[in-house]
Amino acid sequence: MKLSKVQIESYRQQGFLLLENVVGVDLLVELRAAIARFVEQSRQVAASNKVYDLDPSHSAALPRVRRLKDPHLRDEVFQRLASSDTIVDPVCQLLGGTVRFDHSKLNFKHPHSAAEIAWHQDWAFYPHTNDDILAVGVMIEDCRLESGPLRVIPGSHRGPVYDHHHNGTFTGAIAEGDLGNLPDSAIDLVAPAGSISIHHVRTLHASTNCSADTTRPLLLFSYAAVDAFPVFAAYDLDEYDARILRGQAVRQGRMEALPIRLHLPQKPGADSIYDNQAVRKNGG
Ligand SMILES: O=C(O)CCC(=O)C(=O)O
Repeated sequence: MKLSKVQIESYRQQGFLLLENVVGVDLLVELRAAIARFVEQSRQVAASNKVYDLDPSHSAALPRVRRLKDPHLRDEVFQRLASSDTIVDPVCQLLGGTVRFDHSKLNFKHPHSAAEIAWHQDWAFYPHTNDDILAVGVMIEDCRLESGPLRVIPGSHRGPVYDHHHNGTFTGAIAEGDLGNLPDSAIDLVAPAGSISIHHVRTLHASTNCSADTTRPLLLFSYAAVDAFPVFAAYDLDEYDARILRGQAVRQGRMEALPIRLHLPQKPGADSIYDNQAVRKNGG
């Protein structure tokens, strides 16, 4: 699928796009089946691990997966979608002609359980030499206001990079007070199953809990321009280059004068956004 000039300009100005009914029904059925298999397998798992981030209420009887980590490594259908023209074509247009797949995750919100995501900017988690980086959210089910949709603040990708620390440790959450009345202008990205959202790496975003009776799964894929090199990260070069979906490997990055913050120190072993952000909420 190809974005129009108007859509590209809107992304440049607003820092996000919502595209309805992009992923077809057959693929949605396959994705749901894969997700159901992982949820079923989570019954055998008692604590969060490399694959699952589990809600504290998770049990074999009532599985409560908050996140399936790196779904593109777990089932071919996620990999296929992440590298499909359906997704990568518009991403390529927005990133200026090259695309490197960065990472994926599948976030669940279960009815009435705590899976709130506090305001944050992805840029605070992974600063790069330039900000031609974005995340695509695939709505696996219809996403309504009560599902706890992704919320974005239009134009915030051109504003400051906020402090995501609490008491000197990186929590991945901005203190509400730091944002003033910005959250009043938030847009809720509600759309039918198969729709996708795209948000810029510096766009402020968050989501509330799910007050619906059905679970909200949101599949997220992140992509970067090939010449956006990560700051403070080391990769295996072959693996890094193998993730290029559009364009050629380059050895010279594009450095832009952008504000960045250090995403360190982090609590050792803390890889759950839910637990890390809760530190700020609970004042730990
Ligand atoms: O699942 C959501 O609603 C938002 C997720 C998010 O922003 C993240 O995982 O960084």
